[in-house]
Amino acid sequence: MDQITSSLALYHAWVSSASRRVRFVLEEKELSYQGILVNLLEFEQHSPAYLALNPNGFVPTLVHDGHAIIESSVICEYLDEVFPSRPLRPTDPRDRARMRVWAKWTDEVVIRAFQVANWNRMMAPTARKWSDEEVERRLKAVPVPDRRGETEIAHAVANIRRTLERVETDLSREPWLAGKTFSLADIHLSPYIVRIGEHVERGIRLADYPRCADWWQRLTARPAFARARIEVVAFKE
Ligand SMILES: N[C@@H](CCC(=O)N[C@@H](CS)C(=O)NCC(=O)O)C(=O)O
Repeated sequence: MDQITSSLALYHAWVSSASRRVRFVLEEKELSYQGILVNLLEFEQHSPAYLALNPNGFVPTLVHDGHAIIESSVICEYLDEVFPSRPLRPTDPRDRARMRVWAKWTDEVVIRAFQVANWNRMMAPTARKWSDEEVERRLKAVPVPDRRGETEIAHAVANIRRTLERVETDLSREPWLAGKTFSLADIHLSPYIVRIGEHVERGIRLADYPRCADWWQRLTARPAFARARIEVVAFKE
């Protein structure tokens, strides 16, 4: 991993959904920052140097003037608080509360659903090369070991469907997830919608959720979305 050379640095991975949220915020706010790539497949996120910044062993971590801020949704609010121009939090307290409910839902339900649904697909090709001792050693180093197990996949997929239904309901009332303006609520969910295509074989298609599909078109047309490099990634099976 590179050294920090800027007052605003983001430890991240290109394909990490949580990292994508923060990159989206940085680009919406047109903040310049130093990106430091963390190689997840080399487990750099579990190295002592990285754990000293982020004891959970996850990307992203933002370092602002030497202080580490962790948890993507917390980082996004932090950035909006510290850099108030181009605001991304609704001004109306009720809309702001709705924005936080979406943050909570994506943090507590959606992230986990994607981790469970994709764990085998993402890690299996690498893990297959390891000996039993190596697997044992790697698992011991995981600070938050809660996301494996085929039996949980059906539950995870049901939660992805439930999320799309909630988007559909909210958008039947207002153009964006937390009201009349684009906000962190839309940003929080966006990296997961980009990955919906990974679940086509499970019968999940964005086209079946027309308001969500329209919202997605409006969101992906934002120039910051392209700059944040939130692209579809093809996993090698
Ligand atoms: N709640 C954390 C979750 C972050 C997270 O799940 N990061 C994943 C990449 S999207 C990660 O670092 N995985 C590494 C690992 O599982 O060892 C956040 O929102 O920042």
